[in-house]
Amino acid sequence: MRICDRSKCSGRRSQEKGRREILDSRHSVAGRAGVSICRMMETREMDRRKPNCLVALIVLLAAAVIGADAWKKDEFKRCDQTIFCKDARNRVDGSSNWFVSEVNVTNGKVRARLIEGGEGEHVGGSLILHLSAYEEGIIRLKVKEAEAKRKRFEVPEVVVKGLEDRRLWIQRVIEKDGASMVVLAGYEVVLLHRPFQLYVRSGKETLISLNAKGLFHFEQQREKKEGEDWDESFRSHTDSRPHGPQSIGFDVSFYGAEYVYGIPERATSLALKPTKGADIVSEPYRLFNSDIFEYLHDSVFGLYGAVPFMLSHSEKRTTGFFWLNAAEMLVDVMPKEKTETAEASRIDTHWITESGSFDVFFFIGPGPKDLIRQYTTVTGTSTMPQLFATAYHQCRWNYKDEADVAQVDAGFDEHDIPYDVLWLDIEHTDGKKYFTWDSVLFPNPKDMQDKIAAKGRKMVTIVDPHIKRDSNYYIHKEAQSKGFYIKDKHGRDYDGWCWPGSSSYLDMLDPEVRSWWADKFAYSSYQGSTPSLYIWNDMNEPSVFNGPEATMPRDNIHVGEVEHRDVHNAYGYYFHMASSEGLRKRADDNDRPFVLSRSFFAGTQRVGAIWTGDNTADWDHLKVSVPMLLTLGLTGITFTGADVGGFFGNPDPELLTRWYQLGAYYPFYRGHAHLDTKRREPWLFGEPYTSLIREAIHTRYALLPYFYTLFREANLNGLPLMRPIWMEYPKEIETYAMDDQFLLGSDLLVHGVYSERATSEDVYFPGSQMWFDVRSGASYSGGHTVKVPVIPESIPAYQRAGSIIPRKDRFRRSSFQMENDPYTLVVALNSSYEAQGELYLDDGKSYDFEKGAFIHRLFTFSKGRLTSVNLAPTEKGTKQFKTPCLVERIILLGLRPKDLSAHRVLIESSGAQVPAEVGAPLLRIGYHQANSLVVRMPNVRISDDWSIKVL
Ligand code: NBV
Repeated sequence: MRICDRSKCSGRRSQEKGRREILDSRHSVAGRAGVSICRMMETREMDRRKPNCLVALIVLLAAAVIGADAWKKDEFKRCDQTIFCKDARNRVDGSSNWFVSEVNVTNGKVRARLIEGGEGEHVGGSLILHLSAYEEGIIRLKVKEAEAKRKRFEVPEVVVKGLEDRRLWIQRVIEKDGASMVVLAGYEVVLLHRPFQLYVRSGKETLISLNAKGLFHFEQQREKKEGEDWDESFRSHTDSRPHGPQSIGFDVSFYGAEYVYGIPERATSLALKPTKGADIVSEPYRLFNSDIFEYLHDSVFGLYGAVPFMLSHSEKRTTGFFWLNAAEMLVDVMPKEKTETAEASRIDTHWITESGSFDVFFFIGPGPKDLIRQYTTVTGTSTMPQLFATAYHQCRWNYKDEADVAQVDAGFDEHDIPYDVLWLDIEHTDGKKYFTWDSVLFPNPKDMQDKIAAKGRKMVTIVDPHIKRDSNYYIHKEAQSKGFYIKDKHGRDYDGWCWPGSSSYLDMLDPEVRSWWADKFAYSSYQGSTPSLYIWNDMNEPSVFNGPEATMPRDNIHVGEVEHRDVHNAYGYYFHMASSEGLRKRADDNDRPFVLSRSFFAGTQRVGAIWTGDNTADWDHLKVSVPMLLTLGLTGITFTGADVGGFFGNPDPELLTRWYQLGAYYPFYRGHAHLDTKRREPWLFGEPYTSLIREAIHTRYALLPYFYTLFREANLNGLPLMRPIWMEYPKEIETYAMDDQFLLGSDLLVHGVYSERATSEDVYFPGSQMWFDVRSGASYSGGHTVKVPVIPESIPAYQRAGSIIPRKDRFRRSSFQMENDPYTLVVALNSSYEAQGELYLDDGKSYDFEKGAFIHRLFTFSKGRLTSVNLAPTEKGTKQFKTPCLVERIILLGLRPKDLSAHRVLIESSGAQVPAEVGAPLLRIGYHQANSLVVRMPNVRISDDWSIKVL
């Protein structure tokens, strides 16, 4: 029985509008609390507290001024509302007054002293600088107070453990013309003494600099002066700032740069627009993890996660800069300075942080892929997902009960649509106590999961970081008694308001707490969980409904007396890490974890997947998903997706279909929807939409072998799956700001359809080779923009001439059921009638691949012959992976007319002959590549060496 009806909760206005009003961020405390209470009232457990609900709603409605606007930016600080940011932004070029002295080499690093003030007139204490260099063009600069009142926070668990093994031993510095110079392989680092400036140069070319504009500013910690007030208030919250001002700021210039990219997360263009300069009135880019309700599709404001890493790119070079600091950070980007010489043309940026360490890295490229390799050498490459996680996921807030779950599951089968994972949102719990089940709605969670698992499918439950302060809740009782919660400024367990009402937050900075949390995922601890259950971490910014800027106070205290202000941007990452560790532990390290997180930081790629949070069901949000995911990929985090269909609002069937078609190429592919939206399982809109969505999902399943191979590439080299065009074609200037199309790996070019009833899209075909439409086989030559016709059945997608893409074209209910299915190899020939491609596969599940249990093949088409050779090292390790899979079909595109005739081809390895036909319909889903040749049933093993003489 539902006591607190939602329509009443929202005053009988439409539910969607009502929720917006309730969650109107101007009234978020009352609003969110009201929703939370209302939600709780919807569970039977709370029925008897009906009067409380009514009281809460009256309070809520009284507090809420009606207004259906979305995000209220007033609830989040502008730069001029924070002393450190305002001061830094007002600083003028050249205002920095630091100089370098006492340069020497100690322990393979350059050590120097930084002193503020002119000759003989020192201001305050001094700073110590350490400069080190690593293999492959990585430079690290650390600056610390010589005598710190309090140790500045250094963000742990981000820099990979092995980095120090790659450190180069600096032998000496050359002193010349008031500068110290370190010469490294192919480049040098110049430390100018007066004023302190750092330049990285390669020959005569300057690549990147720090403090060339003179904005370096380091607020040294100090005693409070008599009568001084360090408190800082914002709306109803006061930050006591017990350690006073401690901000750091400086400029970084990227020389010769055309554009800069990176510093997620925000919904905006891939190439970062200038935020400061003549005629530009904008906030700086903000990195402060926030739960922004109904975010806008084009805004500089920071969303749920942060990676303080920026790249610049030009024809000549890609360079990068990373600041390992998890405090609030603001970055201004200035318009490109154009001058006569290329060397002088540059993009200046200004970086400001409230607190934390000065620990920065410079990366010198030269190419975009080198740059990503350098960055991921420092922060790690992407974890290898299980195969199921790369397939389609079905989610909604909420699948109501076990019967609902069974119906949705059956619906996919009835409509012949594959899916791999069914998700449960917060309503599956007993009163938002994570690791529990609502005993009426989900009385038999194990049976439910087993039934789903019998088809090779999985489930995911949500586990948020706010812990209900309920003395009967085992997680709370233990956490409280062990002292595992983050403390408020008075040393008490911090008590904030979130979905369960009064909540505390685990101190995930503490390794002991993380380990304890990880144990909570053990099957014996998480009652009702089974090996087919995986995890979703939401609200981990952390989101606190009644906290300042919807998060926790900055003067809250973590382990080691670390203030929350220092850890803030990494909190979600540590929570994600602990959950992921839990899934590893529960399976004795034999089942790769899958944990999706909303919040992230540098290094998240080592832990799990990310999605872009609460987007909206409109065309603009569909479009901005591409730059958002491309940016994440550039900053190392590649296992990413956006809610297909849009979280808020109701997509019309055309938008939903276009979203499924684009999402099929997202690395993480999940449909999701808000509680108050209409149901939108793929078959609910009737024809033609059911068929169109089926085809989109089928496309994803067919491409799973290609996706999995790309995930392995990301795992080995850090390269993102979704790539801006310039990553593969670094010299094509016209692509530098392009973010409505992208490359999936190097071989597929994808362009979304971002408007209603579109009949054409302008697609730019990069490179000098051809591109083949994956549906029709039609070819387009590189180096042009073409207005291509758009059809309802698919979005524009093209295979690169010169590539071989492995597919599995038989459609099953889930990826698991495709395990032993045969492969199709799509060979797209270039003008030399050659092509190459790779396939990586393993058991899709365990860590045996790390012990050598994998297959890695290289396919080459040359001189009319297709060959397969082993790419895996011969000495692979102690385990092996075997598969009975065959190749059932080879499709050749781009042949000469004379080759386009039916004939027989020779399997040279066995002596057998099989037919080759011209242009038959190739796939169940209707791909018809008329100008192709199809070799049927060559039946060679995918794991063997073989050669087939086709022409
Ligand atoms: O857990 C409920 C939702 C979830 O469905 C969504 O994906 C998250 O981004 N969650 C946010 C909290 C409520 C948002 C209004």
